[in-house]
Amino acid sequence: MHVLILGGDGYLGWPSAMYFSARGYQVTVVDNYLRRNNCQNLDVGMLYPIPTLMERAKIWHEKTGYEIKVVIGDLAEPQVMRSLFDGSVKYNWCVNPAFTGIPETVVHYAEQPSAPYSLIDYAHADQTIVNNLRVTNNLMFAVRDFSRDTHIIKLGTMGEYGTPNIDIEEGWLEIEHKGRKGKFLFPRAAGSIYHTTKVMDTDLMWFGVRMWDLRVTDLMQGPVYGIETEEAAIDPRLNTIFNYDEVFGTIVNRFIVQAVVDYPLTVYGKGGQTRGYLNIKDTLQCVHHSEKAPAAKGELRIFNQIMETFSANQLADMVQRVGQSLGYDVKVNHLENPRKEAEEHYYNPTYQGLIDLGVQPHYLTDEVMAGMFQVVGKFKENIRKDVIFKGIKW
Ligand code: USQ
Repeated sequence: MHVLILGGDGYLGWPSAMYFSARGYQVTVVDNYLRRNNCQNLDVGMLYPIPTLMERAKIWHEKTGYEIKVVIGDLAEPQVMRSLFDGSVKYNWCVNPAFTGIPETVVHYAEQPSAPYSLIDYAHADQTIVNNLRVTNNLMFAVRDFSRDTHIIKLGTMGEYGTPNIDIEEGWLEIEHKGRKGKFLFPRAAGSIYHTTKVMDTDLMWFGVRMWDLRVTDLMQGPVYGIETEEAAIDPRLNTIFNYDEVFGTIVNRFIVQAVVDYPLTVYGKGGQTRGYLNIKDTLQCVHHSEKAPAAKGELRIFNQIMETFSANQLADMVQRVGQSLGYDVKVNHLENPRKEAEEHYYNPTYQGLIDLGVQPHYLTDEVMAGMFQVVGKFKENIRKDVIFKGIKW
């Protein structure tokens, strides 16, 4: 089986590539370093430096004997996307230069993933919209034109739903209106330009499913935390990119870094903002289980990809408790919220579909958090306090 991973250099893309490769899949990764370049341009700092994608694939091959083929290219360019299906692709790193063939599965992570980034100003909003929508559209048409059986696994986000005052279903909602019933996409109310591109992606995919019988799984993922995966443990140079800055860092990763350098935890506003979270190890499991049981032809299958919910205050309390038990003096600060979001709200999402497929959750226990403290602590000297909070306003 051939899995094509779009956005293979990112926080989730690279660990996914190793995960599939270690399980005997043929894997091709594609990336244009958008994330790295954006990090560099904003000077966000990083916990540790990351080798290039080619170097990482080479290390992986030396350590395991497995090949991950690498393509450096911009998937927003239709010819780059189409070359991955028509066999004209040129690999930037591989062992065997022959075309692996049309992928049975494409995992689509190739998007600008940060909500604050998308709201820096017009130019950053524009880059987010153009990149995310063009890549999704290019993928949809490549699959339509070359391989309608290919299963698309698309990373969506729980943020597509917003924080409605009703229970959140897995993608679909049965509605009764004036005596008639129908099933519709669950109402969406995205909280950033980035999240809005994810809503539009879902609509594009839904169109492709209705028109051309494509097979699509849309994974509505919550904020991910964690560093370590089984495969990265083989060699520290295989560790995934880890951001802790305001733009690209997500809340749990950020709070742990803040605690390690005695920076008061940056809870935005009242801290009642509740989201569904998952360990990076579970992202890998969820994508793998979705691949093993693909969506049917003409099906847009939607799963809510979270394992448990926390408010920002609950996360801060936990980081403080675990940090203190490890000897850190952790303070909590409530900053004026730079975002426009509800700080006290109802939140009750369903997340059963992936569990039914066989995913076994890793929960955020004190031990798991202590493990993250340990890894982050090793890189304490690299942490830059000046990038932790800048206050990008919505
Ligand atoms: N928050 C704080 N303090 C911080 C950082 C965040 O209180 O220092 C709060 C935010 O206000 C927000 C919540 O924590 O209410 C989550 O923020 P986040 O920065 O961890 O995550 P978010 O911006 O929502 O985006 C992240 C990923 C994105 C993914 C999304 C899933 O960057 O790619 O799609 O999580 S979700 O949040 O479910 O939409």
